[in-house]
Amino acid sequence: MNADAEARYLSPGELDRIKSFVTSGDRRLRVAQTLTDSRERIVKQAGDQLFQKRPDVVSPGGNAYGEEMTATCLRDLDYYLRLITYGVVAGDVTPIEEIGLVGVREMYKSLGTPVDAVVEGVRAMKNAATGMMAGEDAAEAGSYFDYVIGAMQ
Ligand SMILES: CCC1=C(C)/C(=C/C2=NC(=C\c3[nH]c(/C=C4\NC(=O)[C@H](C)[C@H]4CC)c(C)c3CCC(=O)O)/C(CCC(=O)O)=C2C)NC1=O
Repeated sequence: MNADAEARYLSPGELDRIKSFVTSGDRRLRVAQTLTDSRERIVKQAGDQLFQKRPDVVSPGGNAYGEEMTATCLRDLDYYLRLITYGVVAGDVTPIEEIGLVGVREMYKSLGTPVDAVVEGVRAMKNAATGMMAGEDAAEAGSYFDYVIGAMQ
């Protein structure tokens, strides 16, 4: 919002956006709380699902092969879950984009990490997380996972 920089009153559109941000506040905080409280379960479930679907990544020669690399892979999923939690609280995808998505494809390419498998992992986190929520909460959370999935592809 730049009404202050321009020394003017808020426009009706700006007021509407603020109103919807405020009225969705309880829901966003509840979703962020669930994601935070359940983060270990979400990451664990997603990892299990990912490695079942993509056994190649944890097989010899795979990017996440070996205890240490598998742990690093799960850590990356946890990073994305944390960024999604920031986004939900802010009601805005900018923090997710700036911290976790700018240059991410190039980064994973240089690490030899298959991006499509990272996307699969984020999708599995979405399933695990939204499975713990109902109705509008699940939709709110799901939209941030979808944003990450879309931006990585
Ligand atoms: C908060 C923003 C942020 C992100 C996103 C991030 C990602 C990130 N993941 C990395 C490594 C890695 N990332 C993975 C992840 C995987 N390999 C797979 O095959 C799976 C598909 C996938 C898990 C879903 C692995 C295995 C490594 C280690 C690769 C290596 O050292 O060769 C590295 C290299 C440095 C390191 O090992 O820590 C970075 C920077 N760091 C950050 O600060």
